[in-house]
Amino acid sequence: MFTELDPHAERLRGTTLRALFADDPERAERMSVQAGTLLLDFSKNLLDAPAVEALLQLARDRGLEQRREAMFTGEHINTTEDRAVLHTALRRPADAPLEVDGQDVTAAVQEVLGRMAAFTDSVRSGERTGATGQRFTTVVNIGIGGSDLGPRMVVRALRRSLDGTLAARFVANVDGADLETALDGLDAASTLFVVCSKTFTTAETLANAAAARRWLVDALGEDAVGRHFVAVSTNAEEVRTFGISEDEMFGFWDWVGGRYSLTSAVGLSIMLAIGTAQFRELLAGFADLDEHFRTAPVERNLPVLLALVGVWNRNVLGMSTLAVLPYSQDLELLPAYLQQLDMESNGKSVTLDGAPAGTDTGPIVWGQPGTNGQHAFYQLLHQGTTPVPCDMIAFLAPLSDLTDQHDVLMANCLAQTQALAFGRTPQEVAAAGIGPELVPHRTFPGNRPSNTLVVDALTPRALGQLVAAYEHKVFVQGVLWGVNSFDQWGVELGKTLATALVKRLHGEQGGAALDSSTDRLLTLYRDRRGSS
Ligand code: G6Q
Repeated sequence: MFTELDPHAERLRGTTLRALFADDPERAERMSVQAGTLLLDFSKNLLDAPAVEALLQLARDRGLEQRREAMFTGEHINTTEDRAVLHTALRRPADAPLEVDGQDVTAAVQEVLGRMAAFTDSVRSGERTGATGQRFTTVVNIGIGGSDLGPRMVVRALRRSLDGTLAARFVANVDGADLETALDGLDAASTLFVVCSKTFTTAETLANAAAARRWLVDALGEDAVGRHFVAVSTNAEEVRTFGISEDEMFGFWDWVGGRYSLTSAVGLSIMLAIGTAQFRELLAGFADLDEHFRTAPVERNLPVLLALVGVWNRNVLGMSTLAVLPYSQDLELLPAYLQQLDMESNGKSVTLDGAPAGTDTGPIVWGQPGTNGQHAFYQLLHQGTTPVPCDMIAFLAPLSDLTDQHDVLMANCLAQTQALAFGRTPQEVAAAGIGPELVPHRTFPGNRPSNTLVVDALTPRALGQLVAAYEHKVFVQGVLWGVNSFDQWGVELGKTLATALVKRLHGEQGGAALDSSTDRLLTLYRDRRGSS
């Protein structure tokens, strides 16, 4: 597969980033692209201009431009679920109608956004109170996966946009420790719960929601539930069954995938925390990059180039992981967010028509904020036997008032990309007076690829641009690999098997025989539970 790239791989075999930079003084400028406030410098990758051109041609040959248009216009590109993929419609201008499957999706989106804004304003102003008449001071979002990671990451990232009106907490894990921690120190009278679940059948979320409901009822009585619980879902019936009325439910649609849903009603907890104006700024940032991705020529298209560099590293250089390293403590949850976005979307081994993918697909995405990671796993990045491409994300404007420290942060970020790319030769080590026995230990191979994404400041708008850039990167890679980036049957399997095992734990007989390992471990647990 991708045999078009072979001659380029051959030409570049054995070349070094030192040589590529020495050959072309304009390399950094040539291999940088701007979109909104984002600047991507991809020059520290083992690529040259003809290889980039070959990758662009590959994207054109795979029908990227047509596939992109099919997504934006609502074709059912999620073929295994027969659904459109329209997260971009969530941030479309209000005056740009879009008819899909007989529905004006723009009007539907605006209607929900309007209800979210009215609700948010009433809560933040204190007009809408809890059952005892107290103002809400905390919102607890109960959801998991796509109904948790996005809002959690954004609220954490936009620390500076929080005005203290409402604090947001997040509960995801069915491990009771998560809910206990989230409720710790809260007063039921001033706590608002958002139960966030697209399907409203996810066991973890329903268990946590039921436990939160009991906590509230214990404190304030059954009648308080209606004032303290709202729902975000596509499943009105299950929401009603839980005891939340339709007036208190904020809907979305089957064409919004969980991991692409933070700009839908799933973002309600974000809106409650940062207010409607800033939420609209976040949406505007997404819209900026949607527009860029849809209209910029592929050779100046940031998500396209980010994706193609990733394909080169994955499929030509055989690198199986991608480290996301934000040089921003406020973005500490971004790696986990992008891990889901990427791995759930492109962690596939068959193409759209069900044939084996025939090539490596989505990489393993992981990461931590810099500089912390430098004092931990970067050792392997520099000298390990597994080269790891890195996405460094840095901000020009300081994110804290300790502005001098921002200089140190930035210097570290750039120094790491230097060290990864150019390493240190044995000759340089020896010339620094290091004894021969230590030279191999202090040599750095270099030629380890990295992207540097530079953002002006971590505002809601810039964050929207950044996340949308990654959404579209994942899309482009899915097109090149020919997979459906919008289903997640792997997640569904886990849900089904866990439900079956819970039934067994509760003594239900029958069902298929278990393998000896699972059976033994289940028995061990059941016996321990029985005796405790
Ligand atoms: C996301 C996935 C998955 C999903 C969760 C929660 O794309 O499908 O992470 O978001 O399983 O699902 P619900 O929102 O239906 O509870």
